[in-house]
Amino acid sequence: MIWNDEFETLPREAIESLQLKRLQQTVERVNATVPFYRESFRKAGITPGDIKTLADLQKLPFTLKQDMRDNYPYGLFAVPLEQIVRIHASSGTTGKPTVVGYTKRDIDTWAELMARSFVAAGAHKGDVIHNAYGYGLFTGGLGAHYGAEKLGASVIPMSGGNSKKQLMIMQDFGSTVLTCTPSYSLFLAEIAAEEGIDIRELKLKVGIFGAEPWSETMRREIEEKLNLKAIDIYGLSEILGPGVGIECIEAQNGLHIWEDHFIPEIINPDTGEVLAAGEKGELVITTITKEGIPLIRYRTRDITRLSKEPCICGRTHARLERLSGRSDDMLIIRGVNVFPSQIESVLFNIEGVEPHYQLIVERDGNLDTLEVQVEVNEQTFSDEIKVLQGLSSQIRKEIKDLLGVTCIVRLVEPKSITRSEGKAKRVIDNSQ
Ligand code: DLL
Repeated sequence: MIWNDEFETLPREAIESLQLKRLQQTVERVNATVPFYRESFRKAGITPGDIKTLADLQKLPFTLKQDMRDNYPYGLFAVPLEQIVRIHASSGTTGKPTVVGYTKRDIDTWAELMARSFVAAGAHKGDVIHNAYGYGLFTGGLGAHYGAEKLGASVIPMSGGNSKKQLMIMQDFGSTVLTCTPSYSLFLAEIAAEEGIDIRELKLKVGIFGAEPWSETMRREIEEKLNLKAIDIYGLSEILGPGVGIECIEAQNGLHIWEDHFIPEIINPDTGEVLAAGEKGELVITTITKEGIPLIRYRTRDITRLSKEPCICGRTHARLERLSGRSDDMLIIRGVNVFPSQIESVLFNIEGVEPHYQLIVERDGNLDTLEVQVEVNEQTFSDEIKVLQGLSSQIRKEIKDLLGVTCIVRLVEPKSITRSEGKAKRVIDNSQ
């Protein structure tokens, strides 16, 4: 099923001519209304009239998260505040949050893209959508909510937390679709087991999980534990919120990015050079329909690759490969680059290990050391020391063989790693 047949299956040439038209309008508009862009185009020696083809996008300067911080809170808005009907902000661990504003039309666009995303994930009118993304400044809750209403489904605005109640509601209200972070879905499965609820017997058929990196092995774990199809959804508040891209249930292979609203590019994060199709690098997104805060060539810091190969679902929009993580979260351990999600995929393939882990980076003299803390199941935990030692050397060896990183493995008691109701904290970096 496709929500918006007209736009989701446009032939590539039609997508590109629409993109060019919308890009030209966006560049004109930000040049006229946002002093930051006027100045950055001037410095780059570019005028809106120079954008004659899609390739000319590469002439435009990037926009960085720092530019949003420097223009805090409303400096990058392209419309007067009277036209802004909603404000969200991304958490960020340090300093001020990044602030985004939506006009009435932006909210409608967002709902449309989330409705498309729900349908791509296999949801439809008549579904009971249990929305456990947080409501608030975070875009997850309200973004999914408006999309679910637009779809015509029955949405339960749970927000995060209060896990026992979540389970009771899912059971009693017959929830068929679960939306939350992948890590929270596993936490819910764990609480269900403690409460004697067989979560596999609930009516859930699809889970729409995103807002944090997760691996293919974690997907299998979730699908098995919750007895549903787990679909990957991507988004970021700067660009929209959830619904920038989503996997289709037919292929579960790459996230369709809605190209009639966004132009994706992949760049080499070190040089800024645009990479050829299929190469892995940093995702850069230009918004071409947003009114409140249009962004030109926004550097997401997210690492992925882009494919324009046709998809079996019939949608023609390009696909992003499952995101490996943010370049900021990439660990460099004694010269080896590694993403937490790569370590995750090793861990979750090992018998006796639970899907809860944390990575601790310490500095030892001039060298960084990595400790992998991972929970083992009750049965393994009560095994003899020898068994546990064998398990930790197996993990150490597999991480070394597959990723080339030497680490210290610490097996910890079941349920000793802090659970998260939103984005999981996977890395504790004490090396700075
Ligand atoms: O996390 C929006 C969202 C809400 C997406 C609900 C999906 C579902 P921010 O808080 O601004 O917005 O965080 C955005 O989260 O740049 C990625 O690094 C990461 N991220 C989001 N989705 C995925 C995903 C929301 N599916 C940042 N896989 C992004 C990997 C993801 N990372």
